[in-house]
Amino acid sequence: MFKSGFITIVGRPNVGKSTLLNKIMGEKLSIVSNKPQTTRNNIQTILTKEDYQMVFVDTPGIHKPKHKLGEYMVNSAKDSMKEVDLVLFLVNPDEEIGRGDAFILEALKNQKAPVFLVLNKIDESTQERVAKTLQLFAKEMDFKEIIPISARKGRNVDKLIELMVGNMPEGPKYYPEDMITDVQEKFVISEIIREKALRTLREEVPHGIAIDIIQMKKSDSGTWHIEVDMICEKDSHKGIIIGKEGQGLKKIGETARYEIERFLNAKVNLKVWVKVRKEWRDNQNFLKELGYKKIK
Ligand SMILES: Nc1nc2c(ncn2[C@@H]2O[C@H](COP(=O)(O)OP(=O)(O)OP(=O)(O)O)[C@@H](O)[C@H]2O)c(=O)[nH]1
Ligand SMILES: [Mg+2]
Repeated sequence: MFKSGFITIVGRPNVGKSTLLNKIMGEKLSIVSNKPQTTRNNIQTILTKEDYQMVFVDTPGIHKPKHKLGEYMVNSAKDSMKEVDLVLFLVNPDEEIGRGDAFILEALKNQKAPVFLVLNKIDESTQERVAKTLQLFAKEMDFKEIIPISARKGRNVDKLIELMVGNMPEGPKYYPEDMITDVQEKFVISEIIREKALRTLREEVPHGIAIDIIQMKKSDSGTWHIEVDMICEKDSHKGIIIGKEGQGLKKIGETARYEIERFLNAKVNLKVWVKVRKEWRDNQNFLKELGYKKIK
């Protein structure tokens, strides 16, 4: 019997959703940073084995939106719960249930798919705290399974996969077995650049960054020529991105190029132009142009 199904991973920003997804896939497909609100779109990845196929949806962290981009992100995450076979609710060890998690719990209570409570980052916590957090959440609703893990260290991730497979219904192979994600090459490339910016820059700047690929072509020698606009919200941010004598931008460009070369398996010539576009995160049309639109 072949089993298959859709699984969405939801949780507050920064709890480790993308890290878990990458660990399950054994490959980096979703960008990760230590800053909240890293993921902006629902990203589907497909894990196919001999007797099952699981399609995962990595979602943006659910938070109180402050602009249209934030609204889009939160709606994407919430929409993802509607038609799936299983929901993974990711939380971190804590003393109490915060407002963010309480808000997500309310949404979870109203949907019909079974929910696993997945307590992530146990590697940086104590047994007592882990036990306490599990107790706190267990009182809130009826979880199908409760499992503590470390996505970073890979602890209990195999066990989690086993439990997920156990909860998949009989079903078809939705995607060909060699397909691992539904996103386009261009999307991956712009996400790689955004990740390097997130990792390089100070707190207030990176959240206002978008990447727009304006050119991507392959020369006869096999080198890819990629030109992108890095859009930020303020002139002062532009200065910070570029950095002293251009060092900041150089670092972002070099680390991104290295990773894009590995992704495309070819030489890459990357040009990044920094542009200012005030309040783009509230500009509906521009958000659409950038691809932040309803996917389905
Ligand atoms: N110690 C520890 N850190 C972790 C673990 N999993 C993730 N992290 C770290 O937590 C931070 C956030 O990870 P992400 O995977 O980007 O979190 P996310 O939930 O996808 O965040 P958003 O996309 O912003 O909603 C990164 O610095 C990760 O390295 C874990 O198991 N243990
Ligand atoms: Mg993420």
